[in-house]
Amino acid sequence: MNTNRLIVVSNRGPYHLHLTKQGLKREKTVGGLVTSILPMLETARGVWIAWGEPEGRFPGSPKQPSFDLRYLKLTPDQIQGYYYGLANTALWPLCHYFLGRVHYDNAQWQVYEQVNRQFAQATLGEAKPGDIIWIHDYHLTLVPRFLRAQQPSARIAFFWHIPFPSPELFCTLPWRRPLLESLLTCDLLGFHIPEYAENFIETAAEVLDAQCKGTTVEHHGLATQVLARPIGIDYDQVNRQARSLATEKRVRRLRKTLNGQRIIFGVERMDYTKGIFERLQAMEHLLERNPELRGTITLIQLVTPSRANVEAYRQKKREIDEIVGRINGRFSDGIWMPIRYQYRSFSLAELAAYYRAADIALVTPLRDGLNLVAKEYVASRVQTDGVLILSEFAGVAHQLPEALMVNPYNVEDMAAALKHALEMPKEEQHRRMQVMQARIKAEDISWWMKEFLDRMNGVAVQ
Ligand code: ADQ
Repeated sequence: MNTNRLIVVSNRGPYHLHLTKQGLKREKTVGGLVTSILPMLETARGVWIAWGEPEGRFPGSPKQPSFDLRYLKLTPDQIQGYYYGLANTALWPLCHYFLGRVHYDNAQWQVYEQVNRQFAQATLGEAKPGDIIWIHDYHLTLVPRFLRAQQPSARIAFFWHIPFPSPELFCTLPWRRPLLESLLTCDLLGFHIPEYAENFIETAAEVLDAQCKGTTVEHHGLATQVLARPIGIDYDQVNRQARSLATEKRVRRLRKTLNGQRIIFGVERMDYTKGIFERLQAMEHLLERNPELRGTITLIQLVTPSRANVEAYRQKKREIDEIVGRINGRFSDGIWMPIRYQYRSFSLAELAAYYRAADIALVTPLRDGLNLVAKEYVASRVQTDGVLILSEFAGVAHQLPEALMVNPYNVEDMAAALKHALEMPKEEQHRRMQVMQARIKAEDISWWMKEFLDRMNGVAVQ
C-alpha cells in the first residue's frame, strides 16, 4: 500500500518494555490508538517514536524487524507538567466539554512546549527525505511547527483522536494561537467525524483569520488538507478471535457461572468522560422500577486503571466503587448480584469472550472522540444478534445510527433503552447488527490507513 517509511509519533508507544535476563519482553499498552495502528505497523517499515522506558531504539516486533521503537525518556517534572498537567488537566477536559475541570497553568505550558520540542528533535533524527511523519493526538500539537521550521519539505500528517470542541469553548485556551498555528503547518490534518473538522476550521478562521477553501485551510502560505475519517479496527482479527474455540469455551463457562442471566456489558479506561457512574445509576433505576428483572440480568463492568496520578480520576474511581457497593448491597439476594465490577487490565482473549457473551453492550460516554469498544462489540457478534446502546455524544454514533441512541446525562432515558434492548425481538437485533457489521468491516483499519496514506503519498517531496 505504501512504499515510503512511516514515522509514527505519539505520546505512548504500543508496548511497555521490560529488559529481562531472557531478553526484551513486550507488554501491549491499553488504548484506542495502539489497538488500531499496531497491526498495520507490524506489516510496514518505519519507526514508532514515543515516551517510554527504557530509553533507546528497539525492534518493534519479533515478527517484523523492519519496524523499530524509539523511546524517549522524560523526567518526572516533565511527565507531571506535560502529561498529567497540560495534556490531561487542560486539553483533555477542554476538548471533552468539561470546562469546570479545566486547569490552565502557564508553567505547564512551558514544559509541554519543551517536551514537544524533544519529540520533534527525535523525529528529525529518524526521518529520511520522503518518509511520512504521522503525529498523533493532543499531547503533541506543537511537534508539526518545530519539524516544519527545521525541515520545510517534510511530509507531515496529524490525527486528532479526541473531539475538537466548538470555537466558543476552544477559545478559552490561553495558548489557542500557537496550537492552531502549529497544526496548520501539517500537510494533512485528520479528525474522526465532520463535526470536529468543522469546529477546527471555524476556530482557525476565527482565531487566525485562516482562509478555508473547501476542505483545505490556508495560513501563512501553507495549505493544510482537513479530512474527517473515523479510525477503524482490525475487524477480521476481532471477529476471528470471537469465533475461536477458546472464546467459545470461555463464553460457556461465563454463562454457567451466571446461571442463565442476561448479560449487559461495559468496558473502558477509568475516565470521567466515559459515563461509567451515570450508567450504574441507570442500572439502579432500572432495577428499582422493574422488580421483575431482579435476578435475571447482570451488568459486567470492566474498568482499566488510567491516569491515576490525576486527582479527578482518583475521585471518579472512589465514586464508582461506592455506587457499585451501594447497588449490590441494595439488590443482591445472597446468590444473585446485579453488578460484577472489575478494575484491572484484560487480555484480548478475555475481552472477546465478554463481547461474544454480552446480550447488550452499554457504550455511554458523556463525550468521546470516537469509541472503539462499540466497534469491537459489533465485530464480535458472531450470531449477528445483540443490542448496542450508544451515547449520542460518542463520535462513533455518526457511523452507527442503527444502535439504540441515548443521552447519557439522562438516567431515565438510559434505563428505558435498557428495557427496550431486553425486549427487542431477535429479528430486529439481526437487522440492526448486520448493517452495523457491514459498515465496520468495510471501514476497518486498513481502509482508514489507506485514506490517509494515499493522500500523504500524493504530497510532493521537494
Ligand atoms: P480511548 O479513550 O482509550 O481512545 P476507546 O476508543 O474506547 O477509548 O479505545 C479503548 C481500547 O482499549 C479498546 O480497544 C478496548 O478494547 C481497550 N480496552 C479498554 N478497556 C480495556 C481493558 N480493561 N483491558 C484491555 N483492553 C481494554 C482514544 C479516544 C477515543 C478514540 C480512540 C481512537 O478517547 O475516542 O476512539 O482514541 O482514536
